Amino acid sequence: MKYLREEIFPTKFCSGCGCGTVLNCYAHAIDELGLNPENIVSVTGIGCSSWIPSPYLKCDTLHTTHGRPLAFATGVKIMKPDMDVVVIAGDGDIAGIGGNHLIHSARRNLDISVFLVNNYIYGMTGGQVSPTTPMGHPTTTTPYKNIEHPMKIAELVAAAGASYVARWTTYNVFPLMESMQNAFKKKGFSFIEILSPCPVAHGRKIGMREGQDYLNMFKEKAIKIEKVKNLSEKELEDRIVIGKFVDRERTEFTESLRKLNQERIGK
Ligand SMILES: Cc1ncc(C[n+]2csc(CCOP(=O)(O)OP(=O)(O)O)c2C)c(N)n1
Repeated sequence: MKYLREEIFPTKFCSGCGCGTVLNCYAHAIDELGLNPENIVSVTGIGCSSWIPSPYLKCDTLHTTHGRPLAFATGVKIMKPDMDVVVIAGDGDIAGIGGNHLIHSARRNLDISVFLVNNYIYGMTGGQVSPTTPMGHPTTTTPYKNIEHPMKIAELVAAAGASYVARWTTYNVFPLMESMQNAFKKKGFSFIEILSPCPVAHGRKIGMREGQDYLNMFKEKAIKIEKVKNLSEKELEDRIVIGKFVDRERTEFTESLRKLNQERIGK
């Protein structure tokens, strides 16, 4: 409990929600790396997953506006380049409303970590369709079914230019925790898409009423990225590709900004 505010537990997350697992992995990643929480700023948007760091974690948190945590995080990182800046929010927040911030932060290769908790819907407001809702799933705003293709968010961020990109599910707790550590260590934009259960707002519409139903589904559908090379798009349609997508060195934004300031105005 070194990193958690014990006095406010248990959490307010619904039964079966994956947010507690993400919080657990996050706290363990910080512990394993021996990071000083005073040097971490967790930035969130609005939503259930935006409650993962605040109020539970003993570190500075910025609870910002819906869809805008990356814009706030950019400001924090530029002004406090020595701090670890971590954004945690939902698919509706980061991929939907704030999708453009995501693409351009990855393109700039800003040195922050982004943990996108993908529960397939806008959870906090009751389960509206989001950019990652699977095709065919009914939601409160697509009562017959969703007829749109879901966004492949990890692949999109990789294409946009991030230094580190991975996808895991809350079934893969150890790889997820290790991946969070890699994200912390990486200089540049690090992005982890975390598939996470929401039996209350998403699952109830498709007969998955328990958190365990999601863990079974994650276990059954997940396929490691190393194994997908020879599979067609059709064969991968119903699978969840997990693992590390990208791990590369690219010029980082705040460093370039500092160098430019040094060259042009001497500070
Ligand atoms: C600009 C704006 N639009 C809409 C809302 C209403 N709103 C609050 S939380 C939320 C859903 C968040 O969904 P997501 O980001 O996927 O996170 P989750 O709750 O699923 O973790 C919405 C639409 C808002 N607060 N601000």
